[in-house]
Amino acid sequence: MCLPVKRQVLRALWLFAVLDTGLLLDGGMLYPRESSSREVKELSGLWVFRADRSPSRKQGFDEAWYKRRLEETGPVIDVPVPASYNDITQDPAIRDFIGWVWYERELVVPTHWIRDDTIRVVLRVGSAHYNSVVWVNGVSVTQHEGGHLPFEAEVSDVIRKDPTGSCRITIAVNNTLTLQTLPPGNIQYMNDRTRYPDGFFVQSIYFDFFNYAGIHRPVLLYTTPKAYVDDITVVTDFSDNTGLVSYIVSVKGAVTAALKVTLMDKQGHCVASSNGPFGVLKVQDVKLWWPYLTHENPGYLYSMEVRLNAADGRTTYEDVYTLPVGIRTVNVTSTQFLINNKPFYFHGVNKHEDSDIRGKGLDWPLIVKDFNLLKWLGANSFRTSHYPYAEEILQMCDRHGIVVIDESPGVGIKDIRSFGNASLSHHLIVMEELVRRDKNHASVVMWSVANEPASEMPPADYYFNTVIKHTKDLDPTRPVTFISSSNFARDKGAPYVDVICINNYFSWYHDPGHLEVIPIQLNTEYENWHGKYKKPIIQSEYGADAVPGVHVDPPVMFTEEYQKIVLQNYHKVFDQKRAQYLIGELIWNFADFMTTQGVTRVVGNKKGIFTRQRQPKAAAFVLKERYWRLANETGRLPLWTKYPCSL
Ligand code: BDP
Repeated sequence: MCLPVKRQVLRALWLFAVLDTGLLLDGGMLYPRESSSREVKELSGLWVFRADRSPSRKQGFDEAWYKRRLEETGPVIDVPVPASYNDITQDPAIRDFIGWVWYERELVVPTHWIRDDTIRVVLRVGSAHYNSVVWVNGVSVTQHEGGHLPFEAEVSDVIRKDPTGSCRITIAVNNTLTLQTLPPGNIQYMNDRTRYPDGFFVQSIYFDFFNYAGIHRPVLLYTTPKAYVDDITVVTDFSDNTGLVSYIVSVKGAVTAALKVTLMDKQGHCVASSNGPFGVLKVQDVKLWWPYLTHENPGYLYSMEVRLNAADGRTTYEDVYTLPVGIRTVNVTSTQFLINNKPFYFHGVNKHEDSDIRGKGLDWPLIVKDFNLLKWLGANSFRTSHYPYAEEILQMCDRHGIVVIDESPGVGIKDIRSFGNASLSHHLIVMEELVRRDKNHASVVMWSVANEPASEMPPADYYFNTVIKHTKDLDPTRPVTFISSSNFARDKGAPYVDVICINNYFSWYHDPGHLEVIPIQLNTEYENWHGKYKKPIIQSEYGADAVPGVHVDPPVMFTEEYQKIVLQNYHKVFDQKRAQYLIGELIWNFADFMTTQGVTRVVGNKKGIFTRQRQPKAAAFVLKERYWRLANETGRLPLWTKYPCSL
């Protein structure tokens, strides 16, 4: 069997295997897109809101607030959606609120959505942190656990009960974390009445970012025909100059279905087509998807139009869904990360979804500014530390060729009680939700299942082996990693991962003030890890806090000078090791971000190379100079990117 044919067979087998791996989830989660058969109605804007301040936080459920307009059961305020609610008001109790908050939005749906029962109406929430319960016109339609991934419910029948089309959406959201949530947290009641007021409690968390809450991503209503394209999975490959796109389409609601799949280039010309629910599209003279700064035309996307003609015995339906597809391969050797069979060196950042006022709410001006800064910096990649980011951000990455390490919210798993079966089952579901949502993004080249868990604890071995194995079963086409904190000797995840990712903070949390220890300690760390596991290494975090505008020379901690020298001392070792097995460096962090208050944090974490308002500190210029130099050495710097440009 010649190689391409063998590969095609393998891909097809994998696609079938995916459908047979004992999935915990049912159905797809395609991003809602308008088409000739689908409409989208965005519900961003002002919603009404009330925090349930009752001591039990259950008053809303006891009094069934969802049954009537929220303003009929108590006072309400305006809040924007999407946004965290924490920093919107002047009330510290809202900023630090823990428990159920209630959101409501009223709208009138188009008449044809009500009258035409061949239309399916779906309510989708991009994400809400952390637990959500949703009602439409007082009827419960769905519940979801998890703060960073979308969920949806078909609401056709509920909205059709009211022929006027009036529709009241109520969403209760609770940010309480438990030892079984991802990330975990723990409520502690302080019962010493000589020290704390009645009912006083705190939420302990083991991660370093503010537990922002609310409806963080857009809520929308969208339609499909009753028989519809439910999910699409693509896997791409190439042989010489022929691109290969293996696909599987799943259809729901049809008795008989005919599918036509057409791949179009950027000009809208058909480059390949096929019929049926699975197949392999062959693209002659393929334009591969290349990362930013590695090709003159990075982020090339084809459009895959899936056209369904179906019948259910009574009616015929046509559904059209168009998926952007980048054709590329990802492979890992013991010393290299290969994209399209060429060595790829990650020179990038770790980010957070975080900014003034909106907290973790999706914000287009911020997203576009951040991409402009990434390009200015010469960054070719980022890691979605420490949870899945909005789909809209991944779509930008696809289009601009920014490579992504896609991380689960498995951060701060430090308590032994978070390694039990309930936590593990939830972690497996979250990995399924993540892979289901992001599997078709060309920019996503690796899954990260967790950040710095207490991997020395006895149950961690079984726990992470299971999560990593399940993730590989879900998607054998991408490497899987687990982010380790410095001490390699106690690590348990490494035997199962494809790439070793290490975080360390030499001369900061260890040997504070001693910049001179960085080269020797980093060198020892790398040699230990690579010597033991023979796997490529990414420096997945390093950095130092710098309070912008604070200068001392010779440098001391928290100054812009100190942050610069930490980076430069790391870079010396990076330059030696990248000739061997170091395949990437991701600074901690792209921008300053908000954290829980504490004695080591001066209004948040200040390890950003940009301020929270996205202005550069001195370190940003060091990194910019370095990243452009790396791009010149390791990539094929296209003419138009010789100078930092805008989107
Ligand atoms: C790392 C964590 C990250 C923290 C960082 C820090 O992965 O979430 O923000 O330390 O302390 O270990 O700045």
